[in-house]
Amino acid sequence: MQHIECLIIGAGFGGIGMAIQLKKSGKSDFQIWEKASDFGGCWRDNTYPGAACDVPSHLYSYSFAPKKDWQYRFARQPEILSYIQQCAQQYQVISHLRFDHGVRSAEFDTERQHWVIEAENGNQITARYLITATGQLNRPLIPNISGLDDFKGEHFHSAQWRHDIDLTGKTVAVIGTGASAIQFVPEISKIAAQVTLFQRSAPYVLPKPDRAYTPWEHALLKWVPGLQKLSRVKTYLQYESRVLGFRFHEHLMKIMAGQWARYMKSQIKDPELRKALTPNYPMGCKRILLANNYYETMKRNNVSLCSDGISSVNDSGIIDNNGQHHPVDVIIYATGFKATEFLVPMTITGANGQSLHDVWKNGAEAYLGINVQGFPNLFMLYGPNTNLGHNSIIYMLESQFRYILSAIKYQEKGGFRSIDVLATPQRAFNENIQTKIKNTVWNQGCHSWYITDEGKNTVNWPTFTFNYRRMTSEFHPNDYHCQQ
Ligand code: N01
Repeated sequence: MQHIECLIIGAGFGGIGMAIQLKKSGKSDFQIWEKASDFGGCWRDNTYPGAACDVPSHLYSYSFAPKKDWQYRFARQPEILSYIQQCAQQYQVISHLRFDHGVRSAEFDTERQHWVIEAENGNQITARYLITATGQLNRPLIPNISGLDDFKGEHFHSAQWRHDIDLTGKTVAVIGTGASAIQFVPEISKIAAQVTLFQRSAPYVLPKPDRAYTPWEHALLKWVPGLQKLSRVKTYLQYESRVLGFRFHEHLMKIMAGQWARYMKSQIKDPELRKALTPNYPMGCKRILLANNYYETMKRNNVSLCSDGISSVNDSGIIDNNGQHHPVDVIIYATGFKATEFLVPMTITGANGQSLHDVWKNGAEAYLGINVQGFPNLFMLYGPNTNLGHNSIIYMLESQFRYILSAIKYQEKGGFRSIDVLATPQRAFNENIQTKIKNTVWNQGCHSWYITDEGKNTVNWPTFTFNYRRMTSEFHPNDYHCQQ
């Protein structure tokens, strides 16, 4: 069986960025196993009309690979995907990619102190370091609604958009009103005969300060040294200040809620529609959304909102909780992802034969969101409690790249065969996270994808991202058992 130094699982922003950092540190004995036949992660999968980022481009990109000619302040999906592709090419990581290599299992061999990894296609490999970069939003959630299988029309999830189905002149039902729906509903309503939006909870939608960059701005960014960095820092600080709202929501979130109420009032004059579009939970409890055309779209003659709840689906449409039948040609699930199920469907077996999913039966947790006790030399990117409600995930990923590289260098320098985080620091770290989360707006009684069925927030980082950067600035050997 082939042996390599490092195997990365997943070729999205995390996996490609980690690979670039390995290359830059002089390492080349690594592979990236990717389940699909192309790379790009969620930016490869989410191709629905209107797909775009809600974090400004200069911040939602690698700091080590600045792009000075972003077309828009908030990049659209095709440009982000092509940016990831360009970075992979520029830093020569393409030859390290192995497509159609979804990982079935990874098992730690205690005697040899390495990981044995098997792909769904039967290929096997051993690696000293295993780095998972599978993201948190990669497994579409199809709602469990009675009669769904009886529906005779077309139906698909927003992250598996069926471009072969022409929605022109069709009657379309959209289930869900999260970040994805608010981006594609304005687009499909331009061509569909009728769109009915089935809303379970109304989102808070604020205007998106988006626009195209002018040729002048591109020239300035290109020729003025440090300008791109300055723009990045300015945006970072602007976004980072939102943490104050999440942590001390009662006062600061009220200010934002006032801003939202004024925006809503200016957009929707009909009191009935306004009432239906008004959320019934505190602002920030679910992700705050940005769009300039969502409320506008809700006023269209061919768009209607059903907030009565779904009772069932039959062969020709959706029946709401009032018993009304909505006949439709197509159902689109904008119902999000199974975000709290980390590293599913892989089987990961640690040093004592224990399964990672058994260890996580009460909710996933890790030290710094990166290491789990009993799983030596397993490193996670975008692991438990490292998602953000307010800032660019690329910033968190870059902190993780640095920490993982520092852990690898520490082992090389000290002649260690593996490192395994100790139970006590892992527990202390997670108790501290959960204590902080208790006081956030995410814990104010709404249901969101941040929280497990048992009520534990295993997804979000509850404080400033610069705190995370500081904590991960270098490897903490005292918190680990280092195996000679
Ligand atoms: O998914 P969501 P998403 N019956 O989970 C509803 C990122 N993202 O794909 O709120 C009826 O937000 C559910 O209702 P409720 C971003 O981080 C980023 O839109 O649970 N409805 C909700 O309205 C985002 O947060 C960008 O009551 C059901 C919706 O479906 C994350 O991806 C763009 C239901 C799901 O909303 C997920 O966004 C797009 C059911 N059985 C996405 N089940 C950027 O701009 C669920 N719902 C970077």
